[in-house]
Amino acid sequence: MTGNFCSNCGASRDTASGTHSAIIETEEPDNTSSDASNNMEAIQPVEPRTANMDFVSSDVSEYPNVKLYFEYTDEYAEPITLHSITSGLTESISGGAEIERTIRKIQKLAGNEGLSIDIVADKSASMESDLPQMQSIMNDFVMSLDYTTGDRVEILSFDTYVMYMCTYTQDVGLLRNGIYSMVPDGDTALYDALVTGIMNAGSQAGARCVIGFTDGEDNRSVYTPQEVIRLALQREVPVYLIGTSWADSSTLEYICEQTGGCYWDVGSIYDIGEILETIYFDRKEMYCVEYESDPGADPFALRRINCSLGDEYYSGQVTGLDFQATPVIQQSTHVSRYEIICDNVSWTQANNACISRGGHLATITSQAEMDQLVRMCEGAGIKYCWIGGYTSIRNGSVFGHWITGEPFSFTAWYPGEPSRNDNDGTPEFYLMLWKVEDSWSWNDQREDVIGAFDYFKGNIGYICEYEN
Ligand SMILES: [Ca+2]
Repeated sequence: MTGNFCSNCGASRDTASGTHSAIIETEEPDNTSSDASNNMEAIQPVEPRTANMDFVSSDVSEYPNVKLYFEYTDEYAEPITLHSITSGLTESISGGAEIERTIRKIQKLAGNEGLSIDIVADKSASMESDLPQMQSIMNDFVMSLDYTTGDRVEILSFDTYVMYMCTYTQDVGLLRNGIYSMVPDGDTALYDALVTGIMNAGSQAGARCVIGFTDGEDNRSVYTPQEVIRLALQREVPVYLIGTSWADSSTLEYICEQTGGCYWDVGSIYDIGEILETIYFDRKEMYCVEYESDPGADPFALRRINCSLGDEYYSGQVTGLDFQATPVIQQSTHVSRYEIICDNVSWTQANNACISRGGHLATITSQAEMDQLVRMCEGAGIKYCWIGGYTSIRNGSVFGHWITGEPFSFTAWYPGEPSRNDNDGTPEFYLMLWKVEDSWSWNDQREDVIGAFDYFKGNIGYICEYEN
């Protein structure tokens, strides 16, 4: 591959931690020499080598237990595996006294703990010839993950707009449906999609990252690269990006460097599979240090910690690390599967609200589910209700897909719908349940109907669906 960044990535890590700025040729240390066991007199106490220990993210969702995720690497930026682990941790909360804390657990993610991955994929019109290969690579990647230890994936795509192909799940079937519902169309709004991916990844408990792919220069985003970086730092989400063709390499590389991820500039789409594996391996080699904090303190307070981690061969530490955890989405606080909210909002506002509540806009996959949602709308006295799906066009025909990746087999379109465009040419691809002449059906609508038509005001809402 023409990709360079794994070595660059290591170098940037070294620079950031201020220990090594270049790869230095060294002889193997005595502790790995086979001569040592043959000549007892030759054994000398060996000073542990310095390891690079870099903070990645925190998690206070099980407070007072606090989880800290660290990269732990040698001078070549290769991950280290510790054996007889020694550790220590002190914490100061909101500028208070420095107190030694009890460490509950130290473990690598690999084989022990899941990773939440937000995949942000380019499906702009210029992807036409590469998309089938990209879909195959994404499919292979989601098939290869370790769902038994808790890996979870969300797939977002972007062109001129951001689309959910599959909300966070461990179900490979749903992920595959989402991947193969991507159809090339439109321009490139990478930064907007990264913002959504960072928000969603940053709201997951445990370790998380965003992996983005693009073949072009962003020409449609509302958000700027600086806003992407600011959000990623605040939410503690490393951003990994892969660019081909006309991607704006220097900006993408900057985003990755600033957020703790890596950038690859690849000549061929075929290189991407290997890069995805590299990123996954890199994340799963992180260490999680779990300690018990002060149960009386605010979980989201500013904390300063000093932490050491090592064994007889390696010694790493972070000193004066400031961090401030952000809330994760609570999945288990809902009494019923559906919740209706009457509000004058756009589709995106409605879906964001559902996601922040631990759900997503409701999907309708059977007549029974349709009947239930209609009863809720009647009960709430609304005529228009956002639901969690989109329409796309493939080979000249319109098809629908759900944001959850569920099969789009049951349908209830209004006659003449889906239209994909309004009479004035505005794109319509956000699904709405609506009541026309006493009968409920589906229509694809523009994103912000409120701004366009007064008659929606006071008559519109949305239904959130909670899987758990
Ligand atoms: Ca329509």
